[in-house]
Amino acid sequence: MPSKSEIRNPKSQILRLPFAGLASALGLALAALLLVSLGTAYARPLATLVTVTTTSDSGPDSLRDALVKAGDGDRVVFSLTANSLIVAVSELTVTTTSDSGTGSLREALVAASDGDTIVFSLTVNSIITVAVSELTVTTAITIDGSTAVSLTISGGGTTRVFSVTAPLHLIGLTVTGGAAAGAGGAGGGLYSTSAITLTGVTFLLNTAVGRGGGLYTEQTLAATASDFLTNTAGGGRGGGAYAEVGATLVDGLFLNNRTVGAFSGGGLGSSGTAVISGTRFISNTAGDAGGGLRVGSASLTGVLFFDNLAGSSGGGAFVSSGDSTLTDTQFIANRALTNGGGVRLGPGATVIGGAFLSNTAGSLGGGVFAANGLAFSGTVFTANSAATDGGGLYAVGGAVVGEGGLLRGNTAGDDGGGLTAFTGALLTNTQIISNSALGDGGGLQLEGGVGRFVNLVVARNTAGGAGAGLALATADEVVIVHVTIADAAANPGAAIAVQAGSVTLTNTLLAGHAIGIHLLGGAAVEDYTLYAATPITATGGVVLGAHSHSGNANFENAAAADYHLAAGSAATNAGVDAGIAFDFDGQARPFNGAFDIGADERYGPAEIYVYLPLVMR
Ligand SMILES: [Ca+2]
Ligand SMILES: [Ca+2]
Repeated sequence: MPSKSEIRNPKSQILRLPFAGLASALGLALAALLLVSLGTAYARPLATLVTVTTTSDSGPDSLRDALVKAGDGDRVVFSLTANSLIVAVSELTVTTTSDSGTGSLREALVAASDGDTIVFSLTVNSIITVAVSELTVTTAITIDGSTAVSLTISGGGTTRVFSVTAPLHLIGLTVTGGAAAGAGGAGGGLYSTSAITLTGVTFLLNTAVGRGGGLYTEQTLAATASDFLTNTAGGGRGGGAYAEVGATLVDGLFLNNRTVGAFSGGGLGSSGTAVISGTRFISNTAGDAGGGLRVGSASLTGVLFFDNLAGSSGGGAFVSSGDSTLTDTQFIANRALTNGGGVRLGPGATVIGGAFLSNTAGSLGGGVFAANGLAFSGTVFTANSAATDGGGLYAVGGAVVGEGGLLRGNTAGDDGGGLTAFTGALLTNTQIISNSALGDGGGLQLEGGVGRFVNLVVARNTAGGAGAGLALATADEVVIVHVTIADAAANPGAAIAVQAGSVTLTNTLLAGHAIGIHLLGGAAVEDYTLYAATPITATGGVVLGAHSHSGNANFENAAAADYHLAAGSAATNAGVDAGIAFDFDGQARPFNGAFDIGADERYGPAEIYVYLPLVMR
């Protein structure tokens, strides 16, 4: 005869099946041991504790879950904070795909109260077609489509699917074929005056004559693992979705959505803040700004913008007014007909890591147009192009503050192949390589504001106008310290063109250009410059220091854009202490007792070998 604990405990029952006799014996032995240890005179049941750890009405470790698990004599206990409240809600089950009547979704919505969940008892691939009129949601409920497999709710191309006036959580279903027409006509698949939460929901092929082709909410949108595919907004922002107050998106996809006419946000539109992670915006189109995304302010982490198109600025994204922080976010092959092929950013723009690759702008800023300056660190700008200025980056209204990073292979139809800074530039340890401008500044053009350039490698850039490497046209001061400007072959341009302002150069390595410093206006003072393979070191008017010299740069591998100093470089130990404690590798300066000229402080083993005897003396 089995003990009570065995009957009660499912695990014991499972164990008992193949080893019934053994388990029974063990169970009896265990019960006997307990009786002995407790010293009780009766067969007390072995109470199992079932712990509730959430106030959720359902799901793992909820009270509802515990009641299902618990057997006779078990104790349901609570591990919850003081004054916790568990609200019992009810489930309403949809049992038919009919648009109305008993068991229909429409009937369930009428019956539902705040906190209720609507579930579905339907076969795989069921489609509920909303034909009579849109479904209205007036209580704060959850519609959990994951209870059926591949559930679709369709507007049949004739009506909007959901009209919502209370907070709604949609789970695990597809909303398709919604059509919002008439005055306003926003939200083809779903229109809401309340906050919307989506989990694993797809909005597919919905249309609105107003805003929000797939979804429109006057409040916030919080979406996890939800996709907006091929939705269209005909008369307002947000081809895929529009969330007036703001949006929080995790692991989503916006694919092939669009706004028709002069409206922005092909994928997503909002006047508020978008906090987005791990989401992809692919092949969306906006008639106006922001092919993929148009928001007031943005915090993006690990987001991809690929192949989006904007009729005006911000091919991938347009951030209008608030702060934006872009972390490890990639913009690839987006296109803007005006400014910012990859992105157009407003004030307070910070870019951390990430990449801008092969974006194009019809006017300024192939990769980025920053309307109020920009701070970037470790960001890569590659193969972007601007029809006018700033192939990789164009910034106005504030300084470009860059740490590390790479601008490579960008092109400008006019000035600033790599970047144009209109209101100052402070760059440290940045590499500017193989960019080209038909006008001035193959690598960089500084149009205004203060410039400070430290440990830059500016290499193999070309310009049709002034300054293959740097074109300095600002009326302000520019300080250049430990900068290498080089080309592997004979570059017909000047490494630096000074067109205005006051430029001071210290520990500069200029190699492989027809002219080192070309003074076209303003003033330039240099010292501790190494001129390597530079036929004209500096044109008339440049104030030359006593410690500059010509010699062999001897880069590690200039043909492969490796501008580290190799053994025997005339730049080694030929510089002065200019207050820079590190080189572009992050290695401490000076090494071997003296500062090297250019961006690199040489730490090579061959150098150690050569100088070791000197150190030892
Ligand atoms: Ca040194
Ligand atoms: Ca180094």
